[in-house]
Amino acid sequence: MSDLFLRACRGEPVERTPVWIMRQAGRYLPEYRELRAESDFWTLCRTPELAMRVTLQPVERLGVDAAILFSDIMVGFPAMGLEVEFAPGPKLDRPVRGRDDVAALRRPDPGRDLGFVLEALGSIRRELAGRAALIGFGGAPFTLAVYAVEGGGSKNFSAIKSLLHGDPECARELVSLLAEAQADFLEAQVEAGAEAIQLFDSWGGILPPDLWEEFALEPAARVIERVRAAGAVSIYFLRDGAHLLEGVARTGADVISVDEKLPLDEVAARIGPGPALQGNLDPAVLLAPPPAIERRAADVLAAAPAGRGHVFNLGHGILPGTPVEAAMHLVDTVARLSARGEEKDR
Ligand code: 1CP
Repeated sequence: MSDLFLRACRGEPVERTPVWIMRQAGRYLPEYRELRAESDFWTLCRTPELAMRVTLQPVERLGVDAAILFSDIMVGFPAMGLEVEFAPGPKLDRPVRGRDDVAALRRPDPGRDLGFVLEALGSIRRELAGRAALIGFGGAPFTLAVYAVEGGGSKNFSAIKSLLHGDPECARELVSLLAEAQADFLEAQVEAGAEAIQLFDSWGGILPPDLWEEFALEPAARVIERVRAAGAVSIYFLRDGAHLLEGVARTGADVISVDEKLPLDEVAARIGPGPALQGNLDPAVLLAPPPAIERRAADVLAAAPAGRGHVFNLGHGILPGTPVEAAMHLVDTVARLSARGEEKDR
């Protein structure tokens, strides 16, 4: 239910805990695999009708309270001058390695360059008609910089780290440009129909606090400010960030989405008062039998502090081999357990 999700994000009273699943429109769904067998990933993203169908699949199948646009954090790269192929991991033909490369990057015009995303959002919002909230998303500036500089996924992050240490001025320019480009894009997503925006800082956690503050927190906060001004709820997702929790409230996000490394009551204590929490079931729990899913979901609900907004989710994306029945069972379990007994709305 759309309103339930948005109220939890704002820390308002709710009759049960809303739930959605990160990467819910992916490979584990047979109906997704069917569409994907006929079209490559970029075609799905760039064809509003197909992006809409994939986005709606988990809403129909699982009954989640929010739909997340089917797209990728790198969807804007080609318009910046960075060509990306997915095989299935991202691969850039010419990664950003120094000042000349940064100077050559363009700041896209969302209406002209990413109109297919905006069109998809408009159609999805109409099609949902309030059944679920619509989440748009983008990569946090630092996480996008990691992919731009590494040229794809990485194990040791040597290219981005050598840029941060060797030419911090150039790294600053890169994250600033990415922040402006993302802010433009996310603002346009809100105007097109997104009610919430999730900023994925999947790699922010590789940094120590001082570097994270300068190269991840500060630029993410600028993006979130623009999302807020555009009128949407904002969610900041940080992975492997247990050492950074004391600073995350300064992103200004309405919701902080965390992985499963710490229980939510401890996360809340470290963050301090303010933002609602999203998370944080270990995605691998969905590979276990139903009673284990129920037990672990109950643990997450019990650890969520009363008096604070909570959106149930996994700590990271759903794993590719997850049985659809396990995802369905989780959504039903969260609804059943969180609606039972005392209301969470004090
Ligand atoms: O529910 C959904 O699946 C929504 C669509 C979605 C989202 C929200 C996709 C589809 N990607 C993303 C976000 C995304 N993409 C993140 C942030 C979330 C996270 O941390 O997982 C990141 C880091 C990416 C980058 C990316 N794109 C990867 C991971 C690379 C690495 O470093 O390991 C991959 C494999 C992609 C391609 C991609 N994106 C999405 C899909 C379904 C795919 C696979 C492509 C295919 O089917 O060929």
